[in-house]
Amino acid sequence: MPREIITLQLGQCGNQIGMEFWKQLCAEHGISPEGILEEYATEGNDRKDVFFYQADDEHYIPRSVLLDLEPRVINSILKSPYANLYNPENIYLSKHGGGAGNNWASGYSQGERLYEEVFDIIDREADGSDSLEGFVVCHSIAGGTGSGMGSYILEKLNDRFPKKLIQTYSVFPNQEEMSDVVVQPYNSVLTLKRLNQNADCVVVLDNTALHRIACDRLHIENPTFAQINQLVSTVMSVSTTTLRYPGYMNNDLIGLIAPLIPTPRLHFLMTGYTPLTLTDSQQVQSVRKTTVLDVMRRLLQPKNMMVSTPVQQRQANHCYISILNIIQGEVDPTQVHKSLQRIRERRLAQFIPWGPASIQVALSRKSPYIQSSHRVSGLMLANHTSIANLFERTLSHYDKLRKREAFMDQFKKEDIFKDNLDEFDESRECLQQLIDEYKAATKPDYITWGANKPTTTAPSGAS
Ligand SMILES: Nc1nc2c(ncn2[C@@H]2O[C@H](COP(=O)(O)OP(=O)(O)OP(=O)(O)O)[C@@H](O)[C@H]2O)c(=O)[nH]1
Ligand SMILES: [Mg+2]
Repeated sequence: MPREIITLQLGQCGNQIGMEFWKQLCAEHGISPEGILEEYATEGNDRKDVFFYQADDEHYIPRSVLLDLEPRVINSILKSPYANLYNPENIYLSKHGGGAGNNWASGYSQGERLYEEVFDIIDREADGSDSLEGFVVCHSIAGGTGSGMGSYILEKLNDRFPKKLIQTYSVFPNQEEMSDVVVQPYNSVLTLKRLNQNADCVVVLDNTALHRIACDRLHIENPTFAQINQLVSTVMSVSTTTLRYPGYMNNDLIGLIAPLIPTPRLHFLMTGYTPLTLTDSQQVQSVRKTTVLDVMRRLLQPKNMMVSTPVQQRQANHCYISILNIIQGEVDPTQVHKSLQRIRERRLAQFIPWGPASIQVALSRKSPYIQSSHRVSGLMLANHTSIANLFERTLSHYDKLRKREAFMDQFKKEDIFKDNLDEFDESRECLQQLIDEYKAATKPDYITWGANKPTTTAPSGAS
């Protein structure tokens, strides 16, 4: 029985990374841009129905909903070779087309107003699956639509589908570049409250780190979003590979998430991938020898992490809460065992002191239709307490703006801030608590710290 997953793509970023994800999935499963199964795609031991369903004429349609408050990105998808892939009823563009102007509050209010229309689509999609496992939300936390409307939708998904898992791929803004979006820190903090309270699992995609990886590791001078999104789509497709090419473990979302998230609130995951290549580039010369040990060792190197946080600095005893390595390629299981032993002997990974934790490995099949120049490749999904550094940086940017009451007027125009700014204060408090909890998780007495704290929403399916 498939456990279906519905993808919601919100705003510019959400739709752009969503688009890359579906391109990759189509290629892996031998589905043409029009949704037709290619003649060569005869292997048939993959599971397409988790992410696609079939129309009456058998062509494949993504279980995906595309939402934006401005038409540009969705229109470009509709002009691409993939225009006919999506169910046109699942594409929602707001009538006025003006976007949310990088304003979380505007996105949130518009989400409220469009609730009926948007949830008609989502409900129909949910009714169309036999055994829906959950939702995957793609968005950025820094603009207006993906962050604000995304926040509203996360709250409502939780209300309406309390038993379903909610996973997000959340893009964090590049904090090194001067951004034209000055209110990014406001938008981020307000969105993080919902990611904290209404999502079961957040895969953090940090534009700062993705940018650095594209520059340093792939030697691209000024990486474009298209190039960065290739990294993102690799993460998204590999992290769903055990669902699409099931083996005897990790073949549903809860099976993937539960071991990674032992305590409900600490559900923000980092990722790493090796070896990195871009399909359209001249990177062929960088082919290296890849063994399971090489791959697993590289995955533990901070420079391969797609989150900009100094994992290496062992400061404040930051440590891993959990690690799952999804390894693909020609792998002999005994090599896995040996590699794990080697990593343990050399103490290459520091784990939490309050519970058993180790590197878990999922050996995954992969698409027979895509050739790779590497024998072995790996994706790491890691729950590491140093993610708190990223949140602290966000909070300090937020505090600076907030102290000056900068750009408050555009927020006060919307209902949620009309009477007071409590929502800001609550969101800040919520993020501070999360930071505190990650820090507490570095200490042996974390378990009792957890017991004394009021619990917020527990993950729906994870218990
Ligand atoms: N990685 C990546 N980041 C993106 C992409 N597009 C936008 N971003 C980032 O997303 C943030 C801006 O959010 P957008 O997605 O453009 O905004 P939106 O959700 O469409 O909201 P409004 O346009 O304000 O209504 C900035 O931090 C951008 O750097 C993309 O294709 N890939
Ligand atoms: Mg936009």
